[in-house]
Amino acid sequence: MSYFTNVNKINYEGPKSTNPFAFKFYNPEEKIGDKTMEEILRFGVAYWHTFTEDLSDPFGASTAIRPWDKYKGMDLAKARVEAAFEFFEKLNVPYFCFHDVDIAPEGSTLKESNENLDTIVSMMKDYMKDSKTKLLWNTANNFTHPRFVHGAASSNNADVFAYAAAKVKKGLEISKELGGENYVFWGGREGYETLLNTDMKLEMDNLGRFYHMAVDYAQEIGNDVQFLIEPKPKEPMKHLYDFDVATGFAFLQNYNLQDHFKFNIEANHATLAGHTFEHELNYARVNNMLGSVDANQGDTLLGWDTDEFPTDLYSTTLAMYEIIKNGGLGRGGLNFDAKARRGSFDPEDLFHAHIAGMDSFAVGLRVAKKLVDDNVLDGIVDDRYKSYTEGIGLDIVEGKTDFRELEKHALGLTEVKNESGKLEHIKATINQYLLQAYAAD
Ligand code: XUL
Ligand code: CO
Repeated sequence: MSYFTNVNKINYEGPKSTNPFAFKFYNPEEKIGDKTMEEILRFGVAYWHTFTEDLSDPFGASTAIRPWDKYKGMDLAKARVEAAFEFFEKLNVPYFCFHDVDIAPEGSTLKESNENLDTIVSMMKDYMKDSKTKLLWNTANNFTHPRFVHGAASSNNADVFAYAAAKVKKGLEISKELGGENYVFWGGREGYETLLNTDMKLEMDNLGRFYHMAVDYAQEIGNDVQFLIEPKPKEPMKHLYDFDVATGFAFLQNYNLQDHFKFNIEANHATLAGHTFEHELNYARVNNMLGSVDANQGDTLLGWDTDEFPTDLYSTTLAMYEIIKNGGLGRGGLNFDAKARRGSFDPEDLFHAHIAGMDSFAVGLRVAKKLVDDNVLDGIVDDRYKSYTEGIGLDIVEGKTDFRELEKHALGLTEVKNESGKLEHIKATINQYLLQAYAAD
């Protein structure tokens, strides 16, 4: 049974190709430095947006045409697995990601839900034997069901804490079974609606306890998965505890969890927090906490989590710059936590959307690598901070001075001279790199 009869395997055809079902820039085998594009970019397909998303929005019904939707219940779940592995193979993508409820329907009891999961996981395991596509990460959906109305690990209700724990326990077992590289926590309901009825200290302490129990259980079952926290400032709750990387990092240090976690950084969550994507990547990188990426983009005119496929080359370039400076993503990858627009409802649009995203990151990679190799931004930054490489500046960074000596230095200055930051020149240079990266192709 084929679900994407109109689409064959997507191949690289180069920048001049007009074939809508071909990569123009993503050439999996092309070497960028000593690794291939495929090895560096480690693209992943998000199961929820690609196989379960119906493209409804708060004002309108679903529009998505999905050939597997003729099935119901467990038959639908099985059809989605078939469709997924056909899609992965045709797109030639190395990874995928899922929530528990994306792959199998919840039963009327937790036991039944777990049995449904077991059936689908064993089916996936069979498919994975003949597929190159591996599990980048899985996670528990502890936010959709009404039981999570007041939170999951941060719920006021201890039974809900236990239920959430049971789902993560199962998720860690599944991760071991399928050889998942990472396990993600995105706390959609881990936050509050109002402080008027909230014990924030207890909720955060409980969230810390929950993460510790997850780490302990993974160790106990011999699953050496990389744990990731995915920050988001708000939506669906008014305030989320893993607000952004800086807040999440402080939280992890506060609860002595910093050695067990890294961050999964989502572009649209960064912008919701009032940051750029590259700010979040940079903050994580310089603290050795950059783990993985949810690749998408938001819309400044809308202001909610629109989860658009990434097509902004300026943003993919600056993101890839951070990733290269990080020495790559290690066990992480670029997961397209992105959905086709409501008007792009055909099954083929799922290919167009992923091709657009993969090509955009491939361009970003090529341009960023050239920026790194040519020492463009490092050169600018080194020059800008050169005052700390000698004299009083060197004393400051080496901890060899104090307020008395600094006052003496300041009193001795006749004039304080600053140099231009040359921002417009820098931006124009990046534009040059963007436009010239494919000039010879
Ligand atoms: C929600 C979001 C999630 C996480 C996984 O904004 O990004 O899909 O990536 O739960
Ligand atoms: Co995400």
